[in-house]
Amino acid sequence: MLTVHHLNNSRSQRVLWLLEELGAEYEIVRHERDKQTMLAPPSLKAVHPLGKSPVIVDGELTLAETGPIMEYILDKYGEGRLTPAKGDADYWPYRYWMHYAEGSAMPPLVMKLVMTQIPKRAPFFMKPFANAILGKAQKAFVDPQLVRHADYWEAAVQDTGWFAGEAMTAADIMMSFPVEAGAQRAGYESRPALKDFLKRIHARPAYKAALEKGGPYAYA
Ligand SMILES: N[C@@H](CCC(=O)N[C@@H](CS)C(=O)NCC(=O)O)C(=O)O
Repeated sequence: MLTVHHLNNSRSQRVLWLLEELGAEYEIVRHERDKQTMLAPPSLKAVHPLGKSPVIVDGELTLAETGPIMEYILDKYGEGRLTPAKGDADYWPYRYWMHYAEGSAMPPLVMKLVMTQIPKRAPFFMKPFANAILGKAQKAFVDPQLVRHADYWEAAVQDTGWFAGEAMTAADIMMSFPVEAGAQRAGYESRPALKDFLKRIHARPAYKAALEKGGPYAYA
């Protein structure tokens, strides 16, 4: 049976959601973040050298990275569901969003997280310097990037409510994590289509089932 190595409050929530949408059988091994550092525990490094989540194990195969994991699951259990057919006008936009989510959307979000966390963890006498330097870097570089990406997502889902075509696809599941993280780090006061996207995905029974099985997830 396929095993998902899942970390609390993490990207691997998407893998559970996809499996629930497809009604596939799987088991979860839960790993807990270190409460101080928020990093993954050594148990994940025992599964894959990078020690990051998600990782799946299916028979002889151990696979990391959300994108290929999603593609593997769709190949094995999808029977064409949640994927536009090859040749369909939505096929390449779908592939684009599948890659864009981790390739381009996540880096500025991770940068924002790191830059806001460093001053909090700095020794007290360093805090003012860390705040001043990283505050400037955020304003000059990270925040404008976040705004640009969030505006781009807002425009992308405005017409149909989904990232690739008229119906929900696995690209929406891939994009759920950057959109959820962006809600906290960029804000959606003036982005009604993204707010609505989150409301609709969070209402899905498969999303809720994944949350129940995955445990704590601060982004929903
Ligand atoms: N691009 C990778 C990113 C993997 C990743 O950074 N995972 C995070 C979870 S959100 C993690 O394991 N963080 C804990 C750590 O770095 O120790 C993917 O999509 O799988």
